[in-house]
Amino acid sequence: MPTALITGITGQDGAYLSQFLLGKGYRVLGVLRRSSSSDVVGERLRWLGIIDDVELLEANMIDLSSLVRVIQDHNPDEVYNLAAQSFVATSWQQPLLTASVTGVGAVNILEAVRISGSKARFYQASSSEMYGKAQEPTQNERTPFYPRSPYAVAKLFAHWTTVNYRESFGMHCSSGILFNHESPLRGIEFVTRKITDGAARVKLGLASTLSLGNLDAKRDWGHARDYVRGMWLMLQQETPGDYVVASGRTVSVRDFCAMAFGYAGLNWQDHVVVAQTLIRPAEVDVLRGDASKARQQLGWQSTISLEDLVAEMVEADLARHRQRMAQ
Ligand code: NAP
Ligand code: F7E
Repeated sequence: MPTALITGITGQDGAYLSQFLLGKGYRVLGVLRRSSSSDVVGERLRWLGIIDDVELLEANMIDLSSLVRVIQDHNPDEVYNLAAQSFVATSWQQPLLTASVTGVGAVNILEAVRISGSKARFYQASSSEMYGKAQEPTQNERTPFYPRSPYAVAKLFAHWTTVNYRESFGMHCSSGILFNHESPLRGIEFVTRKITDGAARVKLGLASTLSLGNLDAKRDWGHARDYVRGMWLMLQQETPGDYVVASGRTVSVRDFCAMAFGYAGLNWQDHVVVAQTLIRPAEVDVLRGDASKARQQLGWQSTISLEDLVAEMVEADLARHRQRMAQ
């Protein structure tokens, strides 16, 4: 039975990746940071019904010694580094924390693997945000980067460190440049989930308006369940590398509103208002990924349509609110 260690196991991707790896017969270990709310932190793993099937180990991305201990004690075959301060808007408010966790945190876990003499294969959660002010209309592994937020700068540092450890030490390090991927387990502060939750609230009479920022921003959105399969496929390759993972379908925030409110039988224009306070200091206007390399070399492709993703998210938020109302 292979052993996988996931940092960020309590996040959206960590939960779906755990479910995927358990299905493949892995022993799944996850890094849990100390919190006074540890009973609710595992909510996503509980939602998927797998909290008792994974082993949670106390460590923190900014505490190298805790990561060394985890690697030495458990000697995983694969390490997936998903932990991050991942919310772009917060990265302007907490740039140093973001640099520490999202940037230096990746070096810490790479160092933990190296110091331990582990032969583990390593996955780094890189991001399409690194393309930022996109230099080409469609982005692939050769497109130059132009980060537009402290988050993206930190991710770029982590990305190049991953490449450097592969080239310097011959470590099996791969980096997945993942475009936006969503699900019912997406954090509520991200725009897709904010919209599906907002549509559900309006539908159930719990709210009448939803405040958003830039409706013109365009993203290449896919489903997290598809994207975690791409992470695993990268670590099954003999040779490590970097791969773009994307659906190739780009729509605006405005279009996403129309889809989500429309699914709930509502007209988004009757409810969405723009709040200037939600406009970011620097914006990533439009992203569109070219996942040809992942398709050709990994046999990966997106299987869940945007329409099905929106439907699943709205249904899940309606169910959550109905359950709360019944209590
Ligand atoms: P997420 O839901 O925000 O999860 C982040 C995870 O990191 C959580 O488990 C969180 O733990 C953990 N974490 C934060 N600070 C930590 C620390 N100091 N020590 C240990 N753990 C810490 O993110 P996600 O959407 O699943 O994304 C997974 C990764 O992919 C992230 O690195 C993200 O930046 C990257 N990424 C995401 C997307 C996307 O569209 N979702 C696209 C490209 C790249 P708590 O539960 O305790 O907060
Ligand atoms: O914003 C606009 C906002 O916060 C998407 C993270 O997973 O994906 C995510 O980063 C767009 C932006 O995601 C609101 O200005 C408008 O243009 O959902 P988001 P993100 O910034 O693209 C990448 C790939 C990651 O790596 C990150 O970790 O939507 N937008 N109005 C809004 N965004 C939010 N959050 N809230 C609004 O009210």
